[in-house]
Amino acid sequence: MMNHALGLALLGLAACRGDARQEPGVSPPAPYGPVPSERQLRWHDLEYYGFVHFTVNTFTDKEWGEGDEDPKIFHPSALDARQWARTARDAGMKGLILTAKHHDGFCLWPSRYTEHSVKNSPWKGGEGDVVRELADACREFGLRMGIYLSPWDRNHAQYARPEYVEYYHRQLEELLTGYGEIFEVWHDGANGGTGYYGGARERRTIDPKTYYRFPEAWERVRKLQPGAVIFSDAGPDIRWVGNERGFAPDPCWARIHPEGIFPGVADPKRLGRGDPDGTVWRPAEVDVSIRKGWFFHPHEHPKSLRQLLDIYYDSVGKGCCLLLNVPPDRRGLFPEEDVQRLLELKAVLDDSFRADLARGKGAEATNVRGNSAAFAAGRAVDGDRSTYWAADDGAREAVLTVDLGGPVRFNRVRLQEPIALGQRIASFALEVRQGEGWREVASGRTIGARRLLRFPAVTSDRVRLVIREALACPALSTFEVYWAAAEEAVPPAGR
Ligand code: FUL
Repeated sequence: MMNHALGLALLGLAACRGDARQEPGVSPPAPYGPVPSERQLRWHDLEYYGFVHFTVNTFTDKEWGEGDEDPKIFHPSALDARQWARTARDAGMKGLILTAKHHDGFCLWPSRYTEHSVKNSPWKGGEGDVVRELADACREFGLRMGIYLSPWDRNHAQYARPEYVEYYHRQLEELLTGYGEIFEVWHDGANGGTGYYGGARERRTIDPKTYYRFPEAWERVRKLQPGAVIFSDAGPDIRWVGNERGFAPDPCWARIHPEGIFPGVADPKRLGRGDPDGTVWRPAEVDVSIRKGWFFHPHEHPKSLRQLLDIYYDSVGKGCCLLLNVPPDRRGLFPEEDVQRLLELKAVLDDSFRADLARGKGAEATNVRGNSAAFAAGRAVDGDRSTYWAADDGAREAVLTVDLGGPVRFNRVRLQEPIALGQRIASFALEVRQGEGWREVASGRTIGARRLLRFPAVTSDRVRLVIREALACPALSTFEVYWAAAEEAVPPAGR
């Protein structure tokens, strides 16, 4: 099957140039609203990747270090970044983002701009570099590598003054030039005030809208790592979903009005929903930890498989990417119980999406663009994400029905819009044929890059997507139907 990102990129081209398969005179729908950039298209395709929160906090049992921690306390006994990368790969993650520096200011790499780093820790006699080890491990296991560099720094004496911003920009440059390809640069929005600040131990406030000179930093990111997406509350590529509990709301538009949103300054509800008439494509990333805290604490345990499945469907299943944090313990390893939970999740998801029951089946729609075979309903079930069904320009509603070729048992549906043309569908229902009538089994507002629908198992010979509202003529590239058997056996809650 064609690589999804490539497919979408080609689809974008096809939309501009006209698809060779289309009949003469029937042109593809015009893009609606802002559309994703190439790098955003590639990012959408990642779906699921990991976060690694690791620093002095791992050893002090804190979530936010004060900035006065002695580098000597950073002393993992068996750090193995290959174990992190192997686990991530086996778990189906596509990359790992490391807290190169958290709010406490301790650097996991030997930055040439500070002494507050691994070079003054006993780990590897001060010769170690966690960023390097993870970059190498990611390369070995076919993962992408991302960097979290906290703007807030409770260690730095010059924090809140212009000198610190220089330091922050220089460190970013160090990380973007010394470790190979970076797929995501992650700016958190926390600016809590008090800190050690080189011994001053006081409260320092900054204006998060201007202090860090982000536009300048992002220009450097573009130059040094043109393929990297930049995350913050406000993007510019990827926005925060507005909560750390692991879910996107419905609707969750990939578009938003950027006015009034800055890194660290945003209305979380608006970030979650996005805006149906938003003027920029800035999709949401869902960040959440497998445990209660972001850092390892000996008394905490991973979330249950059921909770992780819910998170998956509420993030990946709502068109976002899932950034799932797994905190290494004091040995410098992902704890065994977390590893096991991640593999359980992978096994259930693999089972759930193994065989698409709609693939190649008969399909029809109440409206086919120009009655052209190039945009026929069958394009949504051909297993090729670069092709799509589309309706005529004037259509704002439509029904797309799949004939499953006889009674079939199923409980999951996977939908995708061809987002290279923008996001169009605003309200839909999924119905199954029961006897002479139709029964609704799921409904929702947005689809966008991806929508996964979960519903109690049904047996039916026909399933249909009822598009109740679209902002432009609707189009759909994927309509897949699954029987998720293994998930039926997962207990409802508990650890
Ligand atoms: C927040 C931080 O304050 C948390 O410690 C954590 O790193 C989370 C991912 O981002 O802004």
